[in-house]
Parts: sequence; C-alpha cells; structure tokens
Amino acid sequence: MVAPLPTTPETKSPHRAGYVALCGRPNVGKSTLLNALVGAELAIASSQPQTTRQRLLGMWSTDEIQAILVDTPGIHRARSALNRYMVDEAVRGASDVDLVLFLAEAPVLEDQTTAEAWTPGEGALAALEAVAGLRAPIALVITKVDRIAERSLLLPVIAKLARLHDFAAVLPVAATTGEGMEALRAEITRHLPEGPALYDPEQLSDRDLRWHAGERVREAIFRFLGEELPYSCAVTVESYREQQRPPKDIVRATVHVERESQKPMVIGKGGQTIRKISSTAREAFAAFTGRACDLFLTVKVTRNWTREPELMKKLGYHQPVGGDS
Ligand SMILES: Nc1nc2c(ncn2[C@@H]2O[C@H](COP(=O)(O)OP(=O)(O)O)[C@@H](O)[C@H]2O)c(=O)[nH]1
Ligand SMILES: [Mg+2]
Repeated sequence: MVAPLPTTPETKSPHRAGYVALCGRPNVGKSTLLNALVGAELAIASSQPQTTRQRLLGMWSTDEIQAILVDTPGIHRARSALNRYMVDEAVRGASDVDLVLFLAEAPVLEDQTTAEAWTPGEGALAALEAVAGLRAPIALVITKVDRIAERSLLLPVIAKLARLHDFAAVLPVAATTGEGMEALRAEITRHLPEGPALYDPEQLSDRDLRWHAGERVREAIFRFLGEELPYSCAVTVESYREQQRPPKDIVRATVHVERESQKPMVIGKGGQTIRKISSTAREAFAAFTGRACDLFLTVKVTRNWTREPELMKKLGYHQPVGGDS
C-alpha cells in the first residue's frame, strides 16, 4: 500500500486590514489618488485648491486585504472658521492610522539647472510638520510625475524631499496614468496589520448616497463658478428619494451662498449657470450610481456661513461627536 502524500499546509498569507491617511497641501492630488486606489470616482477633485472639505473613507478591498483610505482636506494656513475646520479634519483624519501617505507634487522642471535649484516650499514643510508627530509611519508619495518628461530631473527633488523626514518609503506616482501605482499598493499592503475586513468588501465608501449627491453639486460649482465663489458655497441635500418605476433617484438640494450679491452669480443670466451646474451634477451622480437621476436645485443666502461655526454645523460641517476618527 502506498502511504498518502502528506498534505501541504495552506500557505495563503493571513488577511490584513487597516487605515491609511492621504495628507498634504491642497491640490497635490489626494482625492485623485484615492479614486485611483479604490477604482471609483468617490472623492471630488478639481483644479482649484481646497475642494475637499470633509474626511471621506474609501475602501480598497481584495481577497487578501482591505485598506481603508482616508481622504483629507489639504493642510494649509487657516483663517476663517471653515478653513480651521478643514485643517482640523485633515489632522484628525490622520491620527490613529496604520500608515500616513504624505503627498507632495512633482514640480514642473525644465532642465537640470532648475531641478538642482529646486527647494521644498514653505507650505509643504508646514504640512509635513503637522503630521510628523503622529504615531504612524509616513511614506512620501511624489505625485503628478507624468508632468515631467525627463524623469531623471526628479532625482535631485526626490533627494531633497527624502531628507525632510525618516520616511518609510519614497514613491513617485501618477494617478492619472497609473505609473508607480503597483509599488504604492505594495507599500500600503506591507503596513496593514493582520485582521479581518472592517467593512463589507462590497462597500466603497463610508458616506451615503445623499452625501455623494451633494458632493457632485459642489464639484460642478467648482467647475462653473470661477475662482472665488465656490469657497462661499455649501450644498445641503433636502430630500433623496429612490423611485422604483422607472428606477430613478429624485434629489432636492440647496446651494447656500454667503451674501445676497452672490445669488445672481450662481443663478446666471436667465438661470443658465445654475442649469449647467444642475445638469453636470445630475450626469455625474447618475454615472456614479448607475441609475437615472432628477436633480432640483434652489439657491439660498445663508449669511456669513463660513465664519459662523453654528451655521457651518447646520450645513453639515460639524466636528464628529466624540471624535470618531
Ligand atoms: N497631471 C496630473 N494631474 C493630476 C494628477 N493627480 C491629480 N491631478 C490634478 O491635480 C488637481 C488637484 O487634484 P485633487 O485630487 O483635487 O487634489 P487634492 O486637493 O489634493 O485632493 C486636479 O486638477 C487633478 O486633475 C496626476 O497624477 N497627474
Ligand atoms: Mg481633495
């Protein structure tokens, strides 16, 4: 009789799960990177700084791991109550995570001389300082490297940035082309502690659809309202109804502005601006949910809301009770 072959034990590595914060100055590409890692357009991104106002969790789940990614507002010098809230959200979002990704954008460099002369800006240094004292290891992610045709020009930049802190890793990436993303995913995975998934692997975000609907309106506002006005706007979703036949979401939302004079600017001549905002947001939200959507917008003056913490709370910008991050 032949003895049965010894069965080889399962060599599958244990499941890992944990939290990873994306931090850095405004506009360095945090929201875009979160979307690329999750593989869905969860976080709104725009070419203007300070688009992200609140912490958002995006889940990157595979059979082996779950990385809960924390998108944070940019860290910047804050004057108004709204900006202080945003910076607090950023630092709170980064406390108690397993890894901090500190994002710094690759400068646009023409030649070796500009590359050698480059030094990190004050804003980046201050943002790094704000997270350097946290418990978690920090990996430096150099973003938007697709903008530099000659990659060797990055070397002096990487060397200078790498000296600023004892980074766990230095990772050049371009979220828009996918460059460097494999190395970034491997680095994230390495830092996750062993443990079961903390969210349903099917769930992509901690925010509900109502919140996402409001964010699509804010995204369209950033796109159509020029340089200044978007910072005076907030969006609240008054009602969200899922109609069964035909399947459709019916969303009613309010765009709040700070001053009476801003209202006609948001509405536009004959209502054309608000119509553009509405149809762009509606299409983006329908693409996100995969269902048709009707969106009804109203514009309202909520005087000085960016300066009054009580009004901010009413518009959804309040500190989490008990600090849940
Ligand atoms: N060329 C290039 N642009 C990027 C990349 N990632 C982000 N951006 C752009 O940078 C701007 C700011 O991005 P966003 O994700 O909103 O930055 P955040 O403020 O840090 O969240 C947007 O216009 C993005 O399209 C990238 O990898 N390459
Ligand atoms: Mg952002």
